[in-house]
Amino acid sequence: MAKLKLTYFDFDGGRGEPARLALAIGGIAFEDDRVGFADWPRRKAETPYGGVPLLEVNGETVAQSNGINRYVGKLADLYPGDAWQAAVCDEVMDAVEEITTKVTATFDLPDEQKKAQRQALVAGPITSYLARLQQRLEAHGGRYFAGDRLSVADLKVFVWIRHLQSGKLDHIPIDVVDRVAPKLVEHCERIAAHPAVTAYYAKRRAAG
Ligand SMILES: N[C@@H](CCC(=O)N[C@@H](CS)C(=O)NCC(=O)O)C(=O)O
Repeated sequence: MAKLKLTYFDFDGGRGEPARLALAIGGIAFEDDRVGFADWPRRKAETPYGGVPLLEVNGETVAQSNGINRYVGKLADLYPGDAWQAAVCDEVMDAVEEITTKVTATFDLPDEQKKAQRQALVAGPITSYLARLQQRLEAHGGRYFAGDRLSVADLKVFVWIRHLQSGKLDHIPIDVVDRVAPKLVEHCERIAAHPAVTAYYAKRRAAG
């Protein structure tokens, strides 16, 4: 078995979390390299594009979250083998990546600007991505985004929805998902209730 190291920031979310979850669900051993924010400037210089997550496999490094999700999804049997379903899975992950990029672009803004931009995101792109993702979920049977079974697309949406609901994003109302996309709330609850996901977060809580 390949030796894996996944590098990402030390919190339970963000672009690195779907891959951590996929590896945990698949029961695949990996080194969970969590970068402290104080250490980040030094570590950043060592990354291929200045960002994380990174996945190291037998000493070779690959960047870009969705590529990493596909790779670990294949290892964990959480990426469709069928080419069409794989495209459906990719579509959803790329859609979440698009809206994530719009939200993260507001992180370092001064508060007034952040407020204005986030309110505009809620009125526009956040609402439309939520509504469209809900439509895509329903078009594919309503339970999972691709192939009628759990995939890394579900994990990527799960992590994004939990972030929106977390209250950690100032000026983004925590009930936006309930109001716009109740089926995504149900989907999020379904993923959270997966025994391996429940076990993963119980272990994280126990670790403090
Ligand atoms: N397109 C990249 C984006 C990577 C990215 O921007 N990651 C963020 C964390 S989610 C990061 O490293 N931020 C710190 C920085 O840019 O200095 C991917 O999908 O992996």
